[in-house]
Amino acid sequence: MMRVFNRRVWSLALLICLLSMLSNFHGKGVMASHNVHLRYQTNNVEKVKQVYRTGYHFQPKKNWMNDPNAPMYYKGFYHLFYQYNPKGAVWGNIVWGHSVSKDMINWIPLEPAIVPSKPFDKYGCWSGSATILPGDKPVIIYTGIINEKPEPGHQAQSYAIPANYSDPYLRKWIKPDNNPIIKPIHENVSSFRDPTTAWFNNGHWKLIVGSKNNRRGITYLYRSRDFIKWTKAKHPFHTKKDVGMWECPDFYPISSQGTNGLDTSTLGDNVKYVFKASLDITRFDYYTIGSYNLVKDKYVPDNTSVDGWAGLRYDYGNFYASKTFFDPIKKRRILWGWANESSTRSEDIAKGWAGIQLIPRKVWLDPSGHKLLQWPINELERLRDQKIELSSVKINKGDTIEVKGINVVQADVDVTFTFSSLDKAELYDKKWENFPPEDLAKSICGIKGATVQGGLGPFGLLTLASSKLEEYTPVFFRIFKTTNKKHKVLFCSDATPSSINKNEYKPSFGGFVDVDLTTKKLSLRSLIDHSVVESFAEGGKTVISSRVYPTLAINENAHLHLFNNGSEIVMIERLNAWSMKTAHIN
Ligand SMILES: *[C@@H]1O[C@H](CO)[C@@H](O)[C@H](O)[C@H]1NC(C)=O
Ligand SMILES: *[C@@H]1O[C@H](CO)[C@@H](O)[C@H](O)[C@H]1NC(C)=O
Ligand SMILES: *[C@@H]1O[C@H](CO)[C@@H](O)[C@H](O)[C@H]1NC(C)=O
Ligand SMILES: *[C@@H]1O[C@H](CO)[C@@H](O)[C@H](O)[C@H]1NC(C)=O
Ligand SMILES: *[C@H]1O[C@@H](CO)[C@H](O)[C@@H](O)[C@@H]1NC(C)=O
Repeated sequence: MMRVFNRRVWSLALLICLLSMLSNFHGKGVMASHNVHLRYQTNNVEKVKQVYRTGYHFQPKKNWMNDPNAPMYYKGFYHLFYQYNPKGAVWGNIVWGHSVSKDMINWIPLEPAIVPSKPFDKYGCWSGSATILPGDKPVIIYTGIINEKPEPGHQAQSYAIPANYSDPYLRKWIKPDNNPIIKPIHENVSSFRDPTTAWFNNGHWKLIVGSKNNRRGITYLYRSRDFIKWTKAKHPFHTKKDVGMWECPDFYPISSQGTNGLDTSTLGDNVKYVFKASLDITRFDYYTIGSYNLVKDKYVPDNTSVDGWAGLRYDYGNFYASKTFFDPIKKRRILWGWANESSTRSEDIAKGWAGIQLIPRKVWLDPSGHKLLQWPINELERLRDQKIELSSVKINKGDTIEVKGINVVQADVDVTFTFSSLDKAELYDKKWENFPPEDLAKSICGIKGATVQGGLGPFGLLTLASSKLEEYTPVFFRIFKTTNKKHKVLFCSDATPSSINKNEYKPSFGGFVDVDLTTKKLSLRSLIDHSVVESFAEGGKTVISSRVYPTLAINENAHLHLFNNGSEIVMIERLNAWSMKTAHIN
């Protein structure tokens, strides 16, 4: 940002002047009560059911939440905004909920920050991002729904600025009347949303907006000198056919050395780029690693990154509409992602809430340069309470070992498994190559669950288990050998046996772990929190989050086990597990 500032002192001075004029001008504006979108069901939430609520994952007091919006750091606080229905536990009437935090774990709830009140956002204030302009001036650009038609709404991008820059809580936001600042000028006005954080180079601010044309995913690039007047670039920033709508795009630089994050405008040597899109059709978040062609102002994925449905995902489970930001205090890039419910709509209405945010993760580039690593922010560790340790414990085929003495429904479990040989790894079945590539790991996890005995694996954890294993959510590894003597490590988080309730979505999520097995070790960390099991394989190479709703394995009736159902003996080299204290959340 410093370098950027030097190059642009003059236009920035102008911009700041303009913004402060706007804020003075509109400073006394009052948010009108917002319009109700008549098509959407509203159900007043009287009382929230506690049983599946999380102890340390972010959620509002009640009602529906989806995408994280405009995460940022400002004057001592981390800010999180989120898509929120103040009128019920189903999607609709969308406003920007707002909470602030010193550590991204404990939160102070504030009034909604941006609510429909103007012609340019009358039917909803949808997702958007924050950019911190030089002089520490945050601006939000979000998608305003200006008409109900055509479905799901006529979309345009508008901006909002703080009413009082001295207020570290940024309670009040002004939406100037020169909005919308980015109107759709392409084919489909109802598929034009989710502007990113802007970055600066060559005299311009730039941002991208998610879109599609038929089944082609598109991000349109916009440029501006003053942050108010935006011009669409001739060429899309990045596009891909046959993937469907690209929602919530994210684009950011990442260092090819070390784990520190970079400010979004950073250029230079040793910098790679990440492009992420949330695919409306498959409902997962995919990313590629690539380079940024400054001459053409385009993103180009590396040839090692698969660009499409079979590409890398941040998380192979319930995780969508994610967004990153650069934390200037700890010099790291933080990823927020929404985990929706796997319960039915009527169950959500009955429990009075829906949606959580997963634990914010630090992201950095894997030394291979081909993928990202993700790890829960270390602030989470302050919630660790009673601890259990195990080391050098053998698990024979068919055995389970119970982890006792901690509160296993609200826990952080970190375990390293070792084995003495790869010889017993099962043969990888060639037939599986007939599965659609994007569903391959999930399909194998579905066929080869924890109860299907194997050679090397399955081994791992049985989380949220009832006393007689009527219910449990297994998180485990299974190792295959392929005909060319390579090994494939499959990582599964299987909700199928999680609950005896038949109504829910209980997928056998899976992902492959790209790992060198010469050390004959695999590590697993699971964050267990009542209705979520968020699991990191091999230091964050592969992540899977499952939402589950046991009926027996709740509170003190839940158990946690280590298990091995493969013929190769597995050792627990080390296990550290903690009860987690309840965070102050909203
Ligand atoms: C702006 O915020 C500061 C810090 O919270 C506060 O002292 C001041 O009164 C606020 N100004 C207005 C006009 O509300
Ligand atoms: C425009 O978007 C709507 C809603 O996403 C979709 O139903 C329609 O097929 C789109 N039209 C084109 C030409 O992509
Ligand atoms: C992939 O790109 C690298 C350089 O970025 C190049 O050396 C390599 O030949 C390319 N591989 C293929 C298969 O195109
Ligand atoms: C291990 O496999 C056996 C035989 O299929 C099965 O009965 C048992 O439930 C499995 N154990 C676990 C923990 O899934
Ligand atoms: C979360 O809910 C399940 C079950 O209803 C759906 O199958 C998923 O598509 C949905 N995920 C998202 C991101 O909406």
